[in-house]
Amino acid sequence: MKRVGIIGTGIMGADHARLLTEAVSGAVVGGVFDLDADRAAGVAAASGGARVFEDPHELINDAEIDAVLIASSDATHEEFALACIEAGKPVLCEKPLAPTVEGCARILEAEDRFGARLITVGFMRRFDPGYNDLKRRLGEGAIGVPLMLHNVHRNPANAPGQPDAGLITNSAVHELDITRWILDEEIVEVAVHAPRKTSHGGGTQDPQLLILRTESGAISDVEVFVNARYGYEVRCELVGELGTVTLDSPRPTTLRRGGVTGRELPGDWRPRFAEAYRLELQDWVDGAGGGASAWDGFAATFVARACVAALASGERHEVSLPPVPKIYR
Ligand code: ISE
Repeated sequence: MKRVGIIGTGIMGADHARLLTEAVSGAVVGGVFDLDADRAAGVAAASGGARVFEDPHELINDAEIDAVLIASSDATHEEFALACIEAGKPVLCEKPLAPTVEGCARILEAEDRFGARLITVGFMRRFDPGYNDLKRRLGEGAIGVPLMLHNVHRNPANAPGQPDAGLITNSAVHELDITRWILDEEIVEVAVHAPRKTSHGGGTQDPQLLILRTESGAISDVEVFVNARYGYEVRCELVGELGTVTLDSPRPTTLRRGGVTGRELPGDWRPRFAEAYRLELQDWVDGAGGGASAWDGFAATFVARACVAALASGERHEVSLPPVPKIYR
């Protein structure tokens, strides 16, 4: 039984603790840390009495913690990921791996020095049954050569005062990853368009339209709209030479009532990607290696930085990733 230590018991840390306790085999929550000790204690109690640590580094280095899940604030990911590598412990780190390219690079270097992959980045969409089916059909040649990927990513409402860049680094970063993963190639050029702003976004540039060109010349466009009001929705259509594949609503039934037919939408990403989170955690606990690597985390932050620059300049920006380090090939 693997004993997982969780750093950060906010929305995502608490959700991972619940899944590890209720829906994943082969692991228990062994310990938790949060700056808010009461919040940590609540999650520990709900996880069958896990230990509450007062210091995240004590949790990382504790002999009874076998693996670490980092779900603390983005700016702390680098410090904890580096400490886990130092301790030789496997990590599942919520996205982003680190908010800066330099921070991600330091994690890559540390992993390279360690000589083996220890880090998995929580790009959970890679485990979503819909995205997997879409990728499988592409692989089977069902739609021929891929030409375009259309993505829509909408949240009902975001925290007030979100910086313009947050739509890219916090939300569209999932599409940066999923584009690389589905098409199995790198993004080489980006542009970001800024349409008329919603009056519900507190002045933030919301929505935004990202245009991502890949090595083969395929284009992936991403509408990211985080104050869309009506619900949480993620759409994706892959267009190929012979046909298209579209993600269906994950809701298995359609409701007809009061003169309206439709499928309810979730309020946020947790119900939408519940199965993806469960499968991601199970894969990580099993050591199956199906998740995004530190290199994937680096690449996502690298492309996100180019998108932020493209939004500011209004121009196309080239993306030129450094060579992939050997341990990720
Ligand atoms: C949030 O942080 C996530 O990671 C969700 O998956 C994403 O859909 C949402 O837009 C983000 O705010």
